[in-house]
Amino acid sequence: MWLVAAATLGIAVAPLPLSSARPTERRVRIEASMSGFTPAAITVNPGDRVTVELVATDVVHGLYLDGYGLSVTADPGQPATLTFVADRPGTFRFRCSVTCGPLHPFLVGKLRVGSKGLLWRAAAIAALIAAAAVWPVRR
Ligand SMILES: [Cu+2]
Repeated sequence: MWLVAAATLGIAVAPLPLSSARPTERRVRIEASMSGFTPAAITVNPGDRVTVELVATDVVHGLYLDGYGLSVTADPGQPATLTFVADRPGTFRFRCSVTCGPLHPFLVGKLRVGSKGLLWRAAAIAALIAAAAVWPVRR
């Protein structure tokens, strides 16, 4: 049991790889059409400076980002950009802000601001706890 506890502690305090800890410049191209956003899910690291390039492929579309309260509108053939610093961790929805057709309410996507390092840690700790739970049964 002490071994599991020690391993859990080790995972929790292990330093993060530099690549996931250092904020970078991110440019993401999102294509909006009446059938949805492509890609519909983007992940950035906290602190990243993110530039979203919104490309409307059929009619005018907008992108409103929940949580950050930012929006951008793009005309067909005229990409528009939105730059912000991802300083709020969490998962936020973005949705079309221009009524573009019958599928407009379904034009939604997801922005995840979180480090992959933390996710890995959480998974490793969960696996250890699960292993600890079955340990006495095996002996
Ligand atoms: Cu729309």
